[in-house]
Amino acid sequence: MSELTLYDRRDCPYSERVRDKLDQLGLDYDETVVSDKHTDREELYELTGQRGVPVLFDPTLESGWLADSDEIVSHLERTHG
Ligand SMILES: N[C@@H](CCC(=O)N[C@@H](CS)C(=O)NCC(=O)O)C(=O)O
Repeated sequence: MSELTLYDRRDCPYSERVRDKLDQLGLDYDETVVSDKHTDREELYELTGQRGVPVLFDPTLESGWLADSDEIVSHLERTHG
């Protein structure tokens, strides 16, 4: 199991941007593709209190997760770049 887990959707451009950055940095990660139905994202909601994607789980983060592609990309460049 990887240290990093990305909750995302394949049809989401923000998710794609994060996947591209993870690939560019050569980082291994697990991917959980969430339901296209907003209301069926209970696992994500229980973990983060919101249902949007992408969300990156990273044990090096104080909160354990980040939920905005700009913030995720900045975090990855800063910590793994
Ligand atoms: N500002 C956010 C936007 C993310 C966003 O709009 N994601 C869409 C899917 S592409 C989503 O999850 N929409 C449902 C929601 O916002 O709860 C980011 O850059 O990550």
